[in-house]
Amino acid sequence: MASSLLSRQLAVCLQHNLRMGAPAAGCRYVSKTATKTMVEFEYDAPSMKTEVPGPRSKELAKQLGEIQNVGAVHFFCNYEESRGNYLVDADGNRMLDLYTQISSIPIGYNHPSLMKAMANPNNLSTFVNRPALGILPPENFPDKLIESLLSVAPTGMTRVQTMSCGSCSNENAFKAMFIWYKLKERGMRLPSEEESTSCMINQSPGSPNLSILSFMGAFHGRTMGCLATTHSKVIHKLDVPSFDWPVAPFPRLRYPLEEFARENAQEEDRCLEEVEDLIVKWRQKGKPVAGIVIEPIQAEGGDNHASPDFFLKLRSIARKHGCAFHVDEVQTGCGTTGKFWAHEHWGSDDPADVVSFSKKMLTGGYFYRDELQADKVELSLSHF
Ligand code: PSZ
Repeated sequence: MASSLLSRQLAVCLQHNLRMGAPAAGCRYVSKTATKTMVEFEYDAPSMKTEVPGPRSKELAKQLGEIQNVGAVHFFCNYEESRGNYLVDADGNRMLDLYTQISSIPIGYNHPSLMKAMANPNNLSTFVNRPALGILPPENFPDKLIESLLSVAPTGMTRVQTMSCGSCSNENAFKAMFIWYKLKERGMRLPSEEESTSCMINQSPGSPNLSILSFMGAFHGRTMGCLATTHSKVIHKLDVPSFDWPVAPFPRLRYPLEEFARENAQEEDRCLEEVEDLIVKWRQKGKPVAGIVIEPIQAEGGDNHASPDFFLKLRSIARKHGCAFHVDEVQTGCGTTGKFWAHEHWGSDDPADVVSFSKKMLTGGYFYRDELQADKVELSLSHF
């Protein structure tokens, strides 16, 4: 049904375009500056045919339930027929999508420019050949990074490490912060024999008792390290062993902000004091905080905001105690808040040591400052 509607609409657009040299209503060009070829059309309203989930979605849920856990499946989608802000489901229902795959769709479904980029033969070779980028990067890799990711690098960050998903970006950023912390302590000294043997059986001193401080309500991913910094829902964490890492309260602001300026400032101060207390306590416990991780807006945890002043003070606390400051922009990055990165609203020229991204960036990774380069050159040279 929907597909015949689509092809009819497309045919109308094309005919109109041929006759008039301009798009019909509901049609659009790739962009105002792009070559004027009609490539797509848009839906302009929702269209519901069944209840949701409809019979086809229910049937598919049963089928998939034989293969994997379907507890979280809402309904099945027809991505080929989804366009722009409209998501079409397996029963032909067309819905205005305000959810965008948990904020992972940057410019709508099947955007012609993205379709074109994905179909570009120069890009196809990367998908087909799945290079082990760390050891055998393609010839054009430095240029590609400079013209794409580094062109939007946060202030003060000249380096980027690519990853796939948000969790693996954060997970590896945590490792970079731990390694940075130990390199600061160890200086140029090579790891001792004891460090080298103990790390192989997960024992200290080679596997040091370091920690990452995170915030109540945070979501940083579901892998083991990230999960230890995720505190949004019990279901994510229950029954999974975790690290004894400090968890600070995230400010609970009252609205409207103008009416509660004093209370909110006090609330933010309370949280910052708690952060410092925790850093001191965990140092005393022998598990020093190597890094602090925070979202500029807690997303999965319930759209919780804090003021730029809070984040700037937190950044200075991190610096004062020798902890790296990691801003997780997996959900807030890539334009969602009106700036490319949400932390740009803080107005700082030194906002963070690490900024991780994924979702709407359609890839993953983290930007970082030079000092965080986790090179173990000495190790590889001495064949450890
Ligand atoms: O249920 C889930 O697995 C969810 S609910 C929300 C997310 C995942 N968000 C992903 C996310 C994020 O919002 C932030 C701020 N940091 C890290 C992640 C993890 O990204 P992925 O899911 O790509 O590993």
